[in-house]
Amino acid sequence: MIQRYDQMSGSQNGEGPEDGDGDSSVVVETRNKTKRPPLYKVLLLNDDYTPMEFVVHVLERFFGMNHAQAFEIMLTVHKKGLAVVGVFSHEIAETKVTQVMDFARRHQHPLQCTMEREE
Ligand code: TYC
Repeated sequence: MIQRYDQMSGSQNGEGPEDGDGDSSVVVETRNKTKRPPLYKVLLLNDDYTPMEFVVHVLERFFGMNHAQAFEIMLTVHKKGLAVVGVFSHEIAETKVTQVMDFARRHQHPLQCTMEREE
């Protein structure tokens, strides 16, 4: 983007001579920074009570995984304590967390799902 900054004349700002007609201007090339919106990781947490098949079902239903992918991620959570199950915009991540938490509560399982901003 081309930006034009008006300046006071040299006699007014004490920076030496200018063209004598009072004001001057400087043209500066600046970069138009378009920042992309931050992304959010959705995390599934392990617990001792939620059945493995229920977690697999959650991953298929809300995260579009096939059975093999869902089973693998479920086992990662089971062994490591947590796993990233998807990366989304803030709004979509919030929706996924709400859907999983509501579904788990309706089935009386203590499954926890959270989101975290990506660096
Ligand atoms: N640890 C649970 C069990 O042994 C299974 C489990 C996996 C629970 C993943 C939660 O996010 C989870 N039944």
